[in-house]
Amino acid sequence: MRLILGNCNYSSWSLRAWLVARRARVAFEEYRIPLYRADSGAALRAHCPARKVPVLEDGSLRVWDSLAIAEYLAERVPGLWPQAAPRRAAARSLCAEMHAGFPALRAELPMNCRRRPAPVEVSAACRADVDRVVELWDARLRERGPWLFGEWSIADAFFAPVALRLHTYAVTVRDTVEPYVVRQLGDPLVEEWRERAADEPEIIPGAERPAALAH
Ligand SMILES: N[C@@H](CCC(=O)N[C@@H](CS)C(=O)NCC(=O)O)C(=O)O
Repeated sequence: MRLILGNCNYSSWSLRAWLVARRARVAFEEYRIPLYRADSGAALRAHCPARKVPVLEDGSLRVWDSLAIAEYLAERVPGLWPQAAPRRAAARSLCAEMHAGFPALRAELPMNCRRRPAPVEVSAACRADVDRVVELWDARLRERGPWLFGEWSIADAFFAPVALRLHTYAVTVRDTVEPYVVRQLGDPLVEEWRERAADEPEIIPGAERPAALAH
């Protein structure tokens, strides 16, 4: 298999697919397309049916979109979704909500792994998105931890970039979910991704947000 990824520093959808693939312990190569450069469009057209990363190639098959990749791997490797059907349905609901939602959070708090943590100004819509994420996490973690569904699952891959964003932008969250953010940041695979992000030379100006002025 080959996984086509964007920049480790900025590409949150790439991180999700990569985490699932690594947790699945399937053998795969990586092909990296640095995004938002003069040559990115040609590379995306050549490798990515939707002109977006990530894409998983398995022989002649191409699976595009992080959620489709997660499902493809979960069909091959047991244990990536919770075992019990009601919990699996809940995990899928969380992933679908992440995949389709939180537009203000995604726009205003872009993933930027190597940014020195500091707050930024955010809109009320962004705050509402963060509150909803925290509400989701809190409900799950009250039922069972330390991951959202007890054991690590695809749902945790989908929320790993959100935990990174909360850290990057020094967003304080309620005590019940703080340990989950710490757990995500301490995950060896997330650490590996962040180390790779730190070594990348590219800068995407649109994803670099200046720190808010102290009042
Ligand atoms: N729904 C897609 C979203 C993929 C996506 O937006 N990828 C971004 C990088 S994180 C991308 O390829 N952007 C390049 C571009 O828009 O030119 C998924 O879940 O895989």
